[in-house]
Amino acid sequence: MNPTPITRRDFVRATSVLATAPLSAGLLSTAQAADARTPAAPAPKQAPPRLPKTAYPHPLLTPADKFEDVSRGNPKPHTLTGDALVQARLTPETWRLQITADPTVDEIVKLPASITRPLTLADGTALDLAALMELGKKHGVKFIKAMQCLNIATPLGQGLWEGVPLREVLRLCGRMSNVRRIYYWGFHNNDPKQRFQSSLSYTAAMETPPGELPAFLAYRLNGAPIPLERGGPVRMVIPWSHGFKSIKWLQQIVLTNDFKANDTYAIANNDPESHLKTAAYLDEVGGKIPVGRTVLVSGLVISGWSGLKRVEYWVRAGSDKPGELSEDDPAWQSARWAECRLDDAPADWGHVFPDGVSPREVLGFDPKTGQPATWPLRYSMISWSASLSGLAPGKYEVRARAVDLNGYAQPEPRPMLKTGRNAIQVRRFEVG
Ligand SMILES: Nc1nc2c(c(=O)[nH]1)N[C@H]1C(S)=C(S)[C@@H](COP(=O)(O)O)O[C@H]1N2
Ligand SMILES: [Mo]
Repeated sequence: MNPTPITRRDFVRATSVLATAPLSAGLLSTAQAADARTPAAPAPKQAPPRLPKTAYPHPLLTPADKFEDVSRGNPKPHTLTGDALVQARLTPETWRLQITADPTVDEIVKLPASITRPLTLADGTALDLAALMELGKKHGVKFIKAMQCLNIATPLGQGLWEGVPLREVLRLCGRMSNVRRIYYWGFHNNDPKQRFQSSLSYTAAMETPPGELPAFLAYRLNGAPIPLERGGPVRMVIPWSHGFKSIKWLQQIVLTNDFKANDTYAIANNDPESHLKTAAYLDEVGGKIPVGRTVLVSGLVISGWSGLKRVEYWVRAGSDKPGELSEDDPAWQSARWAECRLDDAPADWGHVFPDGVSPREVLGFDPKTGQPATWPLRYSMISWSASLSGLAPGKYEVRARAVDLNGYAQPEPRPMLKTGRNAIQVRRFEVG
């Protein structure tokens, strides 16, 4: 479906229809309009929009304990307490990061990776939290990232993460030779088979193109130490990626001359180099809505790798047997998509950020003006909404999709499920 980018003309057609015609006729395709019911009496005075269950607008920063959790392992590291936590080196005092070189060679990888200053527990050189935070005084970065799983249909949360770019940490290891990839993992449990690991190319770790954001080792979330549940004391954060590269409870980095991704996520047929998708997500639109009441449709949108131009919605009369529209259903071809409102950037970031954080020091903001360089910020999510009024009694379906900066409407340009879920969500409601 939607094999070609939607054109500006299509878009103007959809939105001008919205502006000039009543919803019940204007937004539905001809076939649907024929079956759409017209109100018998003049519409009653408009009631205020009803709020969906998920409160709109969504707060820009998700409190650390309100993130959805995606953690493998049995037991999960964040269930450890007391001495077990100390043994696992998951307290701020006991946390250590080892960085070593992988000696492996084979028929293809003929030369082993090497570094002149490995950081190891054995010789007492492993990095501790105090040293990492000291590096942060000079090289520290802060930014807002939407955490989203490649495999889950709703975003997990959004945080202001703070830490040190990976490249600054790798510079502690002296001269590197034959390093093509950075492997890394965190504490899991004592069963090596359950280890959750990920990787980056050398380039992705060491270089940052203009406007892009660096991979970094985070030790603060929303102005406080990262709680154990969110992967503290130290978590890798990969801005451009889905959650699986943002390894929690980080403890080991291995520099290797292997050129292959070793990501745990590659095992289940996922693309281990997939990037965060631009995608719209729909809040619930509760059940039955009285005639004449404005229906507020809302949700979240992630500005992913390809940026965000706008969010669109499509309302159609619902069938009595609600089912998903199949990808080749002709209804997609005649769908009338209309533009949604995107929430503006807050006028005062002081209300959003924790005390002492100025937008001027957050990546993605103009350091002079303190205004976001793009809106939404790259790899962040914001709320969107649309008000539907004048709907005749009946059953409806509403869908939403994001259009990226290249003009591609979701689920393009990467409809492959295993590069990140990107299905167009649908909610059903009834007016009457
Ligand atoms: N050590 C470790 N890190 C991990 C995982 C894990 O199971 N173990 N899950 C990953 C996946 S698949 C996702 S989507 C994110 C979820 O982050 P959250 O639990 O903070 O929301 O963490 C990633 N980091
Ligand atoms: Mo995930």
